[in-house]
Amino acid sequence: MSKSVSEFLVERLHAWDVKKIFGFPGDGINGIIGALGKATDKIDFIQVRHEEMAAFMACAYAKFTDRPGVCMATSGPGAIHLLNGLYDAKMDHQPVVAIVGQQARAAMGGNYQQEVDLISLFKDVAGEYVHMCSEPSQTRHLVDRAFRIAMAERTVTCIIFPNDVQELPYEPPARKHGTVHSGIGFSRPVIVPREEDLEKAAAILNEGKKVAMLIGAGAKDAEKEVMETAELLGAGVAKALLGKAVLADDLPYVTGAIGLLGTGPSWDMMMDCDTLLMVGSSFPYSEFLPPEGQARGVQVDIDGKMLGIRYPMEVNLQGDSAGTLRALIPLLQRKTDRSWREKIEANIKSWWKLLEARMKNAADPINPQQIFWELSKRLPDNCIISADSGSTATWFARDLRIRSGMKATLSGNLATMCPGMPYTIAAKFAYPDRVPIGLIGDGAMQMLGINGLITVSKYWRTWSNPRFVVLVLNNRDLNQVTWEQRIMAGDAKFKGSQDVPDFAYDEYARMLGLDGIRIDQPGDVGAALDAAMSADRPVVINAYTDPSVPPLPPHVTFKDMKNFSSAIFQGDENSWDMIKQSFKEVADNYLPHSS
Ligand SMILES: Cc1ncc(C[n+]2csc(CCOP(=O)(O)OP(=O)(O)O)c2C)c(N)n1
Ligand SMILES: [Mg+2]
Repeated sequence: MSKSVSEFLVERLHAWDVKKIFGFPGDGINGIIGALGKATDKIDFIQVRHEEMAAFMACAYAKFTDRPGVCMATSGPGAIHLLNGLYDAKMDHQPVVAIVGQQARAAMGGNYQQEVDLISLFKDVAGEYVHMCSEPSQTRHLVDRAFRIAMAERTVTCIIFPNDVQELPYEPPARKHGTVHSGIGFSRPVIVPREEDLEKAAAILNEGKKVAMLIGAGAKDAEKEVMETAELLGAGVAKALLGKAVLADDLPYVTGAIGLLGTGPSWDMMMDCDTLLMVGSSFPYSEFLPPEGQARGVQVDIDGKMLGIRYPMEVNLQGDSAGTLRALIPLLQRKTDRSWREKIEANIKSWWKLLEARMKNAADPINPQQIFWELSKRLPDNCIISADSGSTATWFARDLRIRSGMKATLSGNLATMCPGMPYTIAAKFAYPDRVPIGLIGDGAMQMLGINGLITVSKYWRTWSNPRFVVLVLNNRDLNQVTWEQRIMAGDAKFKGSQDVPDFAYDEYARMLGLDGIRIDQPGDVGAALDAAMSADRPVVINAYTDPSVPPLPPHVTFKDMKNFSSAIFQGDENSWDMIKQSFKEVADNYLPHSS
């Protein structure tokens, strides 16, 4: 008996080494779901609670495994639900293939139920490749091209299957004019710039006396090369948010995060350097880079489109990070004057002291920085950390001390709420033996997170290692935005838009058969984290944190900070005016709106 289009599609996905599909059914994809149901030995279909989570999971799967993530949804509403997660993948340059259904061909153009113009809908997010299968023999090349383009361009592609086509017998393309004969397979090349360009770059780096490096997610396979380059150049290394796990925070020359969520040492280094070497990063906020003219610049990026847009670089090298740095290293001279490096290292040391002092500030009831500080000490080897957008991203960026071998990410360029839970789940499916840790605000928990826990409760018993930790910062506030409103607009908190209802995340977890721990005393933090890391099932920590702890911009002095925070914590009657004024003054230097 001949195969159906759906059966062939599943076979072809298997040939592309697809192991997991994150999705949700509907009558627009009944044919495909039926074929997947018969191929459970080849591909796992992971059922989500909302298609947006399927797209986030596919994005995270790609981020963590370097393999394309695949998500699936029905026609119309299901397809629409995918969008936010697909944009997250597109903007963070992840290969994701979306497979969606459509109404039967005969109904299209008939204002039919659930008929949405899907090609137009996906034209922006999957602009590199979005096509509909209107005839069975297209199936092969639609799949092949969707995967190869997603990987080659590191982007989102989409293929659309009308429900009647899914049930038709599959026909391979005939040998005649007007047919397409595609094959499978993609292997990423090592791309290294020309020797003469490498020499120009090396000359600039060798002449510099104060070299600053900035690395991003694009440097993730280049840990050793980045270390060797930094060592030779006597440079400090700042990390863009998505590059958090590229380099361990315990290296003495890692200045940590950069930007509004960044550190003082990153700021100081950028303001004082004479040379900037940027590797695999599209960090967008140029005001945190040296002022134009202060430094000579060299940039390395695999994507030619991303070169020379954040700082006017003297040499732009298109190439992959590890290969390019490996080719550059023999051309670099080790700097004999180490005073720049020593200054950076001293600055980093005192910065960590400052963070320690900040996390020790009493708060009502728990200072969120204390939790991240305590968490750093308890991170299991090889854990996989996902943060949500919100104040969690600030504490993740600044306070968490990543070690080599761990993975960590968030929604970098889209900075959308809600990836925290689906990323954490996808991490577990990608690496069942490792411990995924989700750092999620209460606002994001209530948007998608608590639904994600139902997915966890559905699957956790199938995981070889059940450890799975969700840390909810229950500040009963959309805190990051509350502070942005204070700092940027000078507005007091508008309770109507900012308050988040309290919710017993721990009790809810227990109701689902998971473990739940409530903490509302600073003294409880360590024990709760210990319990979560060694539990025999997934754990949700419901941490009552203080929304009044400000996610300060990077370069407030210790003295300012102490006065400032103690006034807040003591309920100084002028605290609001003080907060507003101090923040305005501090933030004005950096915020994009400042002149
Ligand atoms: C989908 C989406 N909606 C709104 C925002 C704007 N936003 C960014 S952070 C944030 C607050 C998040 O609140 P919560 O999850 O409670 O984290 P907190 O900042 O309180 O720690 C909001 C509303 C966004 N980035 N994405
Ligand atoms: Mg919150």
